[in-house]
Amino acid sequence: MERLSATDLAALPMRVAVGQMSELTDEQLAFAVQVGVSDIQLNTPNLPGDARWEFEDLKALRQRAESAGLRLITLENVPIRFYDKIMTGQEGREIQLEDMIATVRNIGRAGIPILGYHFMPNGVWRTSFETRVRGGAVSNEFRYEKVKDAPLTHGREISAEQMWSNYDWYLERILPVCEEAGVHLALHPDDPPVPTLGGIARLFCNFDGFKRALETHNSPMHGLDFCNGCWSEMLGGEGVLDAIEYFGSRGRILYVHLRDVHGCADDFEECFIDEGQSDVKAVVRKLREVGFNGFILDDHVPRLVNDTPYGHRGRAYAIGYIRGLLDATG
Ligand SMILES: [Mn+2]
Repeated sequence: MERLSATDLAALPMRVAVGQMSELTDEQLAFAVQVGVSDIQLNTPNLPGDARWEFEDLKALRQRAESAGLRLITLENVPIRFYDKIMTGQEGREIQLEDMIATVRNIGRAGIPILGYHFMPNGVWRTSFETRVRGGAVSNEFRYEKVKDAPLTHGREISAEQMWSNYDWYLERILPVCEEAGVHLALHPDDPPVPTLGGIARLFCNFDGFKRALETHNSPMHGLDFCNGCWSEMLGGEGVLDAIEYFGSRGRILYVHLRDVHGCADDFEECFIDEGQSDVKAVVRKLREVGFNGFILDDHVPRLVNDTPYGHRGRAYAIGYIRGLLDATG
C-alpha cells in the first residue's frame, strides 16, 4: 500500500478501527481481522528510542500492519518523556522540540497520516481501576474529592496561563512541520477534564479550550481526537452532540473514541457503550450528518468474564456494537 495522501483519507468512509495496544503482535493483528476492521491505531507504540522514533522502525510497523491486510492509520501519543519539558516549559525544551520535529518527519515519511496527542504532563488519572459495573464487569472511576489535595506532581504549580504559553510555543513550531510532513495532529481532551490536578493546570477541559487551540493554531492538519467519554464528562449526554456539530461541521474531527460514562468531569465511572449518559446512536447519526469520514475506536471498555489485560472480550463487544450502529445508521 502506498502512502495515504490527504485526498485518499477523505475518500474513505466512516468506519471502525481496532487500537489502543502498544504492540502489533500476530494475535492483535488476527483480532483486528477477526472483528472485521481494516484500520489499526496504536497508542504509545513500543518502539526503540529514548527521545525520538526512527523512520525504519515506523516503516516496519506500518508494513507489519499491511502484511495482515490492515492500514496503520494513526499513532496516538508519543511517550510523555519525548515532550515533558515542552509541556512544562522547562530548560531543555529546544532539544525535545528538535527530536519531536524529527519524529513527526519520520512518521510522515513512513506513511502514517495521523498523530494523536495530549497536553497532560501528569497524564490520565483515575481513583480506582476495580469499579464494578453491569454484571460485575470491571471498569474504572474518578472522584476528584479523593485527589483534590494530591501532592504536586512536578514540584511546583503551573498555571493555565503558563500552560497556554507552553502550548502555543510548541504548536507554533510543530504544526508547520506536520503540514510539510503530511501528518495530522489530533488533540485528545485532558482526562479527566478538570481544571487542575497535582498542581498542573489542564487546558483541554472545556469547549473554549479546544476552540482556542484550533483557532490559534488553525490548519487543516490540526483537529480533534473526539473522545466521547471525556466530552460526555465535560458537557453531559446532550452536550456531546453540540460539540460534534461545532467541530465536525468544520472538518476538525479527525477520529473518535466512542465510550461513555455516568457522571461528570469531577465524579464519574466508565460504563458499557450501550448504557451511558449519551445516546451513542445519536452520536453516530450526528457524525454522519456533519460529514465525518474518519474512524471510530472503542477506547476504554469494561473487562468481561475471563478477559485479557487488553480486554479482548470487552473490546469485541464494543467494536461489534459500533459496527452495528454504523450499519443501522448508514
Ligand atoms: Mn479517549
